[in-house]
Amino acid sequence: MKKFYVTTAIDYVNAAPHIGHAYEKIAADVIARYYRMRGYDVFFLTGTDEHGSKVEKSALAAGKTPIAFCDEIAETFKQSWLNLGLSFDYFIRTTEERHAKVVQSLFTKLKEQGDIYKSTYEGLYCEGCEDFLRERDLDESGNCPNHKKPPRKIAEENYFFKLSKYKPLIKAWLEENPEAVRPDGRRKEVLNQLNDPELTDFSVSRSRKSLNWGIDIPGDHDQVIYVWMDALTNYITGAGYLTDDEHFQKYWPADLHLIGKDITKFHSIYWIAFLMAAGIPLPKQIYAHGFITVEGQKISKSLGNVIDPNKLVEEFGADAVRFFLMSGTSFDQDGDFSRHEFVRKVNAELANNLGNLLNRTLKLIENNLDGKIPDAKPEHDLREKANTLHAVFDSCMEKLEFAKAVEAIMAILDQTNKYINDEKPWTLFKEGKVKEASEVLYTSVEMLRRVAFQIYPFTPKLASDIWWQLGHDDNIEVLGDSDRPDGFFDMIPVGQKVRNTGPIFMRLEEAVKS
Ligand code: ME8
Ligand code: MG
Repeated sequence: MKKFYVTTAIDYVNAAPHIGHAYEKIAADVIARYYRMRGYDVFFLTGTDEHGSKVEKSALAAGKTPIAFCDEIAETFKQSWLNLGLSFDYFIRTTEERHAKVVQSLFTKLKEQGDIYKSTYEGLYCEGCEDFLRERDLDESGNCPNHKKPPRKIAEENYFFKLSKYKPLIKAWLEENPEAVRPDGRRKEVLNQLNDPELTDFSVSRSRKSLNWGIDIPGDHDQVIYVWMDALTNYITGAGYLTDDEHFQKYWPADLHLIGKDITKFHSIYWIAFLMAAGIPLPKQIYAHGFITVEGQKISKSLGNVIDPNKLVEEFGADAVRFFLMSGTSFDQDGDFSRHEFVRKVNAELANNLGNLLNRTLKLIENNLDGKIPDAKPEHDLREKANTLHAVFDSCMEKLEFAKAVEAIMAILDQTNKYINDEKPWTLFKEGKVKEASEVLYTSVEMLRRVAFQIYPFTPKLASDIWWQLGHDDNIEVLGDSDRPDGFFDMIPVGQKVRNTGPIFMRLEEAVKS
């Protein structure tokens, strides 16, 4: 069976999740569900990044021990993802014991072969980035351009990783594999960074004098392992490296590391270098998505515009949130969440375009055909168009062009709505043209069956409800069984009784309920 291993970035637990974090995790879930449906054996990993100075400070500020603090916030993340209907196979925490063992073994291996050596680090460190900065990276006020805070000057004896040795190899890898880092603009950005002579060996440890909350370096209790080396390694720990060889062999290398654009360097340079040094096969693709703003502004605690995804789910349901975030903007670009646009789009596309079509089709079948799927075939042209749009849909999904994939679904719905309006089955019934009316309705349910299948990765609950109203007794998810990977092209059984239990999707109200 074909496999697909998809990962997300693991979130820092210094604060609760916001919709920017949710955005990435939903995208990973859409991918996981899509590939499962196509008959792949999918492994979907997500989790939390729990070490480092940022987390240590937040715990201190909350008056908690780091681990008690992490336990609490990690649980909030996990619960939020369950509320959004995410079907992750494993939720990894970097404070897991088995993870420390993997990180330590990687560190030791690289040290023994001379890729990690001791030296003195003197320079600037931004805690927000958990990254070392150079003078020329700073803005006019001497601040980190991302976090608007001055970096800290540190002078420590640290362990360094010999990135210089791997730079040419990473460059060759990027040149030979044009799909390895996407979108292509990000790949070019990484190639430019690799050409920068100042990108060189970097520190992979911190002195315990400045940071206590991290993984111990074997044989040197004065140092902890740099949080990025720790965090990146989660992708192999989660797959079973050193603990479950069979699982690791089956799923590694990852097919897709899904990350935000701000952490491209860590994945496309540092992670690849560590893997090369360790002799572990490289991931097939790193995809860096854009950022979500809220009402046009960067999400930030100080602006007070942090949206809790759980609140949105409570108010509007997981499907609406998932659908809007995935279809609102192109995945490689930055996108915006505004309450007005959210309500408008979801109502127009899910409540009207999809919901009304299903509702009126089932009503007509119920009132005129005893609620049974008529003995007819779908109208030729519409079926051909749907087949063509399905090919477009698949190619968009493979390229992570979610908004375009949803557009293809909406195009099928638009055409079916137009077709019904033109053919007027209600008039045909009145004129006694049952055969003609039946063909129209059969065509409509067949298009809806196909749409249920395509929209499933985005709105799993809604898709199952459509499936059920169309009269199916099995779960829509079984379509993905490996013996039925082409379920899309099946037909709806004649005589099947539909279940017209009312609107499938309730219109959203923009005003906050008081
Ligand atoms: O960077 N829109 O964690 P993190 C879209 N622990 N994506 C966003 C976003 C926004 N407004 N804000 C954040 C880290 N993200 C590390 C990752 S991986 C081995 C370690 C994305 O909590 C961000 O780009 O700062 C990243 O992919 C993820 O959320 C976690 O961010
Ligand atoms: Mg961040």
